Amino acid sequence: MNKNRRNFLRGSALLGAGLLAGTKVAAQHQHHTQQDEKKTAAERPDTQSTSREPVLVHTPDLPKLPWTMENGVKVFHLVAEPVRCEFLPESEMGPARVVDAWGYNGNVPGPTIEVKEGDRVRINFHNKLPEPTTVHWHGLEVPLAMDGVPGISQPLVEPGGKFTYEFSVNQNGTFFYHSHGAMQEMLGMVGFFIIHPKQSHQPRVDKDFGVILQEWAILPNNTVPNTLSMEFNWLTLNGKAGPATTPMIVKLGERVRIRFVNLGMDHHPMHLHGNQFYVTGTEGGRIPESAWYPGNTVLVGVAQARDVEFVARHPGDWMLHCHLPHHMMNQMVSMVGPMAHLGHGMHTGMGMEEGMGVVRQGHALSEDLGPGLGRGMGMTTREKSVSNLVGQTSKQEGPGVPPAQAQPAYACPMHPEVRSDKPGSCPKCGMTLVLEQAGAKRVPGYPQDMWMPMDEAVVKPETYGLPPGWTGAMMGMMTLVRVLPPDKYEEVMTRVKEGRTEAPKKKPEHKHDDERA
Ligand SMILES: [Cu+2]
Repeated sequence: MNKNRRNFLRGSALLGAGLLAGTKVAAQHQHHTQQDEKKTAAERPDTQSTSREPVLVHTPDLPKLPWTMENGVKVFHLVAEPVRCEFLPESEMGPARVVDAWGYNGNVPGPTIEVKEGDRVRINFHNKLPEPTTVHWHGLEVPLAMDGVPGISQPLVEPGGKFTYEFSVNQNGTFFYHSHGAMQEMLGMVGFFIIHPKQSHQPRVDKDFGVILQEWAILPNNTVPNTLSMEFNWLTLNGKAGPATTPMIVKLGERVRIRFVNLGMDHHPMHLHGNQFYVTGTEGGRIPESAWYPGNTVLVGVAQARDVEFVARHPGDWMLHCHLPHHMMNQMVSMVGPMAHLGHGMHTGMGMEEGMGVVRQGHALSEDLGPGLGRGMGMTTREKSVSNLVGQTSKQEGPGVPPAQAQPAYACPMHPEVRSDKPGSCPKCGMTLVLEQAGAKRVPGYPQDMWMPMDEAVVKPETYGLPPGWTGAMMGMMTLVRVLPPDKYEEVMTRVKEGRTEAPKKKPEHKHDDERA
């Protein structure tokens, strides 16, 4: 029964692939993938050794840790150190979110270590932190002396100290390295340790991506993560919060693997739009093909790794994100206090302590505290309505400000000064103008702008061709899997190779009327 079902699934996969074949898709990879798709692993003949070489993993926004070969040993230099990083760049929405975290070799998370099953590896480790640390190789079967647990398997590596880790890798899959100090983990000390099999798993993937999921508690006007807090207001993929996460670029028809690693206090249901995947691996390595299961959301628990694979049959810019609503936000406000609201620094919440439920005076259901704590109706005396989805700019609202005029007016969400009495698009950025509704913005206790566009601040080759305003609703643990037809794919990849970044294209003005629908 299981086999029949599998064959059926393969059959429909072929149907989809057949449709594609009618289009211009004709690249070798595509062909290869389709061939593999209709056979079980056992039925697939060994092809030339070159085609069985695993493709290298791509971890967006994170570099690889370089290595040198010394007498048959791959030698790496890993440096633990404080790292000043940037979750989000400066934009119309406010200043850059700069964070003083801890990481490795200038990166948070650390650079990706990528090796092959059977390799002998040596990691010369140097501690440049102000406190002792060690490195644990999560999931690896190494001799105890290499396990990186202070006091059990090795002494602490003191500040300025060094330690040499050396072992052979006899597994393959998605692993990671991290400090074995809990607070150091919460300061960011983790990195990928990818081990490729000697011959690539079948069906072979054309693209192999990896993202590390992290969460952070950072007080307003502070740059140092609070490692004790249970209220997380910044959520990152490979050290970037949406929309600063770099999209994954895929050619239509390619087989794709995405590897997730989670090190934090929460589990993350990672959801992919528009595509069904199979879960093909865990932190323990490859799952036998007979035990793969389909889904479009995979729960990545703390300390777990999950690999998913799919054939990218549907062109489009597909969201990939944690589906916990609070993890789809940046700088959650009513929980942490004042927020930069369209850059105007509006006060919306009560403060971190109150946001965490610490009531200093009165009670949690009082008229004053209730709404701010999400436990009552109305508006706190110290809180203003804040949604900027529609309606006035924050400058125009608040006590004593007359309500917006009854006549309909359209405004650009990104450029509030652009106003019109007719629908259309913004001549500055091309975004569709939004109808203002008098009073619509005065929703009490609304904690987060759901529309925070910053296209220009995060522009890079990988974002080429995305529609104006694509950044507006990208926050927290969000990125894009861009499945592009061959011509568009080549265009974007050429830009990536050349490092060519151009400002987003403005829409020509004469198109306004057509684009309203
Ligand atoms: Cu999450």
